[in-house]
Amino acid sequence: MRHRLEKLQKEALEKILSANDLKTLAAIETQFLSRKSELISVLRGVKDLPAADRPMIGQLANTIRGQIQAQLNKKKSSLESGRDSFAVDASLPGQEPDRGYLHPLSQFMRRVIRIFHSMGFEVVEGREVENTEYNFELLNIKADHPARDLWDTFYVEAPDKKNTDELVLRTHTSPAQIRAMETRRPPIRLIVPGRVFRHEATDASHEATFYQCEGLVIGQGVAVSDLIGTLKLFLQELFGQSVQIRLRPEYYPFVEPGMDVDMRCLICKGEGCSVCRRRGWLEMLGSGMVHPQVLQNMNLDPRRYSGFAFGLGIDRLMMLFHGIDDIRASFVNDFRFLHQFTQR
Ligand code: FA5
Repeated sequence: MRHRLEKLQKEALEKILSANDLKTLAAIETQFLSRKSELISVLRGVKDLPAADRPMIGQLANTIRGQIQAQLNKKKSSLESGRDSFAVDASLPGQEPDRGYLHPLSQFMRRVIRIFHSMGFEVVEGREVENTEYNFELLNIKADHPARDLWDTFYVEAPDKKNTDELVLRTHTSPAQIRAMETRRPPIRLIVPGRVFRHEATDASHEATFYQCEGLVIGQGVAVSDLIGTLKLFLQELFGQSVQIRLRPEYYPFVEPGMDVDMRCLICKGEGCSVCRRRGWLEMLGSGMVHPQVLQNMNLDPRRYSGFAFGLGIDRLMMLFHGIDDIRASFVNDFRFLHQFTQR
């Protein structure tokens, strides 16, 4: 009997919900609440039920009758007033709302920051729109220096529309090294996470906007071995396993010597794929010992102080970390991709 009543209840409420006019609503009322309706016959027959069942069945049938009547009245008034605001049925099970979460790149950047923080690095913010002086000159990249070609630069029109070549979307996080040293003295150990921009064609491992994390350590007696040890420790902490890296001499005007660090491609396990351009290795970061001229630009005496710097490619590290085979996946807002990273 209980089962039958619940079935009637469900049927009646569904019909009321989908009714679009008063005529249909009247028919529903007749079907479920008229003297001859099944529900009312049940109520009338309660007295004939076994004594043990009477209270429960009587109460249930009465509740259902009240509920159907209430919903009919509500729907009737909304149809009469011309706006059907009946769509919410509080008795139906709820739907979990689609809650927001951090973009996978933000989550990954936080992971990187946590590791450096635990290694004693201060976290500093840089500027996305930079002066060419900081983006280039103070980093030892003069106006006519061929190294400017290394970074395909977006120039930004200054608000007063004069000096249009003065502002750029920073091409790397390195200018923040100089800015940070304007207000600090050694010993220092800092990172600058942030977004950078380059006017370049995209492919599986290149984007026109991506994220870097700059690192800068300056003190007395800081050596190349400190740089290598720091980077190895960081990568080990990040990947939780010993990863294979290789160092390649590389030219950056603001370091001497300079080197790139490649990591064995974890997508293809070194066999060669589109991400590593069939090389089995993927360039993860540029680094080196801070150039004496740059130390001077920071008002530091190169005979007294030395330091190292590095610029991590965050997007590429994330690709190897999660096994993502195309850097562009981060920027197309495809929920099938984003929903795989729902950690909040
Ligand atoms: C630089 O940007 C230097 N500022 C790094 C540096 C800092 C060197 C401090 C020495 C001392 P590079 O252009 O190689 O260097 O970029 C650094 C890293 O960013 C690369 O190793 C790579 O992981 C990543 N990267 C570079 N270009 C792209 C791109 N188009 N898309 C995605 N990641 C990129």
